[in-house]
Formats: sequence, C-alpha cells, structure tokens
Amino acid sequence: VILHGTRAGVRTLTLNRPDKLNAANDELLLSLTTALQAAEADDTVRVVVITGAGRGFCAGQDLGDVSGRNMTFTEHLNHTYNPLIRTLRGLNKPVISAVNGVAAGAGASLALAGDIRLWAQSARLIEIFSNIALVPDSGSTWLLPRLVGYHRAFELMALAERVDAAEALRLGLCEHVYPDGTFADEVQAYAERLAARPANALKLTKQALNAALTSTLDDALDQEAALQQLAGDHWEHREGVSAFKEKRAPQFVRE
Ligand code: LHQ
Repeated sequence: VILHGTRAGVRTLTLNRPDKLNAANDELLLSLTTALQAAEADDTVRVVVITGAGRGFCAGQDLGDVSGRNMTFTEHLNHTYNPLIRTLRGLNKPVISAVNGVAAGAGASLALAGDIRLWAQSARLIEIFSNIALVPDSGSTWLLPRLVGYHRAFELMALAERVDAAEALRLGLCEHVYPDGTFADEVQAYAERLAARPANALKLTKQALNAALTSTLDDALDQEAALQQLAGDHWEHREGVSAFKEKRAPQFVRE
C-alpha cells in the first residue's frame, strides 16, 4: 500500500490505493509510519516526499473499513493516525506533502502536516469530517488555526467546503502550486534543492520551530541559544563559512 523510491537523497513514499483515492486503512497508516521511521534511520535519505498514486492524494479514513472494527474511535486514533502524525512532525528530516489530488479528512491533515506543502493545480483540500458528523483529527485542530486563525479554521471545518489550489496558496495551506502535467518532476526538483541544504541545520531548525509553536519568547530564545551551539559545532557550519570566504558554493552533502 506504500510504494518506496529513492533518487538523489529524496525518498518518495506513495500512498497506493488509487481506486479509493488512497483512503486510509490500518495497513496504509501503519506502513506509512514504518516507512517514515525507515527513512529517518537511512543516512542516504535527506528529504522525504509523501504523495498519492492516481488522481487522489488521500481521501481520509477508508469508510468501508470501519464497520465491524473492535476498536473505539479513541483506540483507533491512538493506534494508527496519532503515531503517524507524531512521527512525521518529529522526523529529523524535512517532509514534503506533495498533494497531487484531493486531500480529505485525515488526508487533509496529512497534506497540512508536511514541513513543505507542494500542490498540483487540480489538488483540493476538504476538512470533510463534519459531513459525517465527526471532529477533525490527525492534528488538524492544532495546525489549521495556527495557519489561518481560529475563525477561518472553524468555517472550513463547519462547512467542509473544497479549498482549491489558488485559495490554498492565498490561505497559506501550501507553499507552491505546479501544473498537473509536470507536478512529479517539479516536486523531485524542489526536493533535490532541499536535499542539498545543510541537513543538520535543517534538523535543528525543524526542532526549534516545532518547539516555538507552543513556547514563550523566553523559551524560544533559550532554545535558539542551545541549538545554535549544536549547529555551530557541526562541520556544516565550518563548510558554510569556508565556502563564503572562498567565494564558492558550499558542499553540504558528503558521501
Ligand atoms: C472512498 C473514500 C473513503 C472509502 C473515496 N473511503 N472509499 C474517521 C473515522 C474513524 C476514525 C479515524 O478518523 C477518521 C478521520 C477521517 O478521515 S473522516 C473522513 C473520511 N473521509 C471522507 O468522508 C471522504 C469520503 N469521500 C468523499 O467525500 C469523496 O470521495 C471525495 C470528496 C474525497 C472525492 O470525490 P470524487 O472526486 O467525486 O471521487 P469519488 O467520490 O467518486 O471517489 C472515487 C472512489 O473512491 C469511489 O469508489 P467507487 O467504487 O464508487 O469508484 C469512492 O467510494 C472511493 N472513496 N473516498 N474515504
């Protein structure tokens, strides 16, 4: 259910249930979490891309796979979705959500959760949970108001209206939109650009930003001072300064 591919330091994980717009069953969610952990452990991987096969990104929970399940909703989330979102957000490598098509429900949460969100022109995001009288999950209630403010988040969740790519760009739900026809190539090119950046510095930046999302200014300043030490002691920093003085491009990728 998850296709793995690696090129030029970029590990692409493709949700692969295209007949159902990559709706998530337990196997898909647990496999994606395992795949993220494997990418973390693999030193040749510098950037992770999550995308979908076919015309959808992820239509959220597979609604054909919920009846008869012997777990409560709470147990289900704690077993599958929550470990996935925690792993993704805590990954020490940049994760790109490459939203190739519709992202609905928990699929919308996954689309928002990446460090970078790249969209195909025809992609759509729907906070669709209220259509089936559920609460947004998989981190949407935490992330969306931080992106668009409380009121816009509530409206998107209450009315479950489709957000198209132009609107997503305007609202800050994605960083870039590319034509459908060249989307995969654009994503790979973007990811390779990110892969050439200093991996240790980006790891620490991700840690700092994630901590700062819930901290005070005082705590953020302390955190910056601690993490800057780790960055400054790393060879990447020496390489960056040498390259600047020698008027050449820095080489942050070592074989
Ligand atoms: C699907 C699905 C799907 C199964 C499309 N399941 N087959 C919930 C419950 C419990 C615990 C934890 O968390 C959650 C979180 C959630 O994610 S709740 C939200 C669940 N997702 C939805 O309610 C979305 C349902 N899907 C739709 O509303 C539409 O399919 C969207 C708006 C996503 C796309 O519409 P269209 O582009 O018109 O495509 P389609 O509806 O024709 O779908 C294509 C096929 O995919 C179709 O199958 P078929 O055999 O008729 O060709 C759909 O049944 C299937 N599919 N989503 N979630």
